[in-house]
Amino acid sequence: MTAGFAAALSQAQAKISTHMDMRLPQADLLHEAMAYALRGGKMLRGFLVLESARLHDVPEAAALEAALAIECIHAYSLVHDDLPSMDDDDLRRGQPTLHRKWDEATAVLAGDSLQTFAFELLARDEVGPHALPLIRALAQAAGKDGMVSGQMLDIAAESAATPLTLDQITTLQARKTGCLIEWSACAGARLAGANPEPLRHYAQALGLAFQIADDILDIEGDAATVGKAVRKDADAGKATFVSLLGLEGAKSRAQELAQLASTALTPYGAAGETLKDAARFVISRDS
Ligand code: GRG
Repeated sequence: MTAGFAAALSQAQAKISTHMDMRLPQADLLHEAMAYALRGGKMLRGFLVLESARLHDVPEAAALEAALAIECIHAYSLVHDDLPSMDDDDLRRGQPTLHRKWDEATAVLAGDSLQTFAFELLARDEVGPHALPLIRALAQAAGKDGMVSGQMLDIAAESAATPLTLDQITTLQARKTGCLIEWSACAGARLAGANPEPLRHYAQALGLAFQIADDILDIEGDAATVGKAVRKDADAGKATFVSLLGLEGAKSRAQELAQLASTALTPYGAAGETLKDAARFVISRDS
């Protein structure tokens, strides 16, 4: 991680956390559980929102609502993914999963509230005149043709007679994790009413590189803290990018994608440097 990128990421994390404390006072158990789900992550998606907003001179007050909104959607997906009816995980970000800390009903409801809260944030006046396209795009990215459909494909793959092909797993992951990454990177352009295409190309390559890196981490990372879901996949005979491309093939595909992501930022010139660093970080991260 370059020093510039590390500083930009930790500044984004601090700003989003402060904003969360303001928007989500811990009035009762439900609010406490929502805040618990939001804490401890890398906040990469929120960082992408703030950085793309910076590229488009979007006021920070608007960008922070969008950054917190996407972290809420991401946190909800993790809480629900960890439930006994899905992955049945005990740990998330090194802490007990929400349903282990409290109970399953609290986890379902905290996830539900995080999802609706995201849209409440995007409907705030601070977001400005371009809120509607942003809201529409988030509903599409998170819902029946985006993340949730990716999760359905993933669940269906568990009982499929044969492992997924490379094309099928690419589609699955583009929906399951790629759609939120794409929304995040495009958010700044959308908030400014500008063309999000260069950022969309960047994010599509970044999202796939992120998922391939996740599969590589499972093989090479710290077994106690990373890759648990992917390891489960491998154990269940489900295809991963590493099983389909081989370890070296997966690494070189991730490198190619990070390069492709950087090239997509050419229209932004030197201002795109931090997002290029983010692409390099995504394929070299250790958690
Ligand atoms: C249950 C509706 C529903 C959707 C779940 C995104 C998802 C769909 C499940 C997450 C399962 C998983 C481990 C996916 C692999 C990639 C991924 C999203 C990892 C977590 O993202 P990071 O690394 O996590 O950005 P942090 O903790 O840093 O926020």
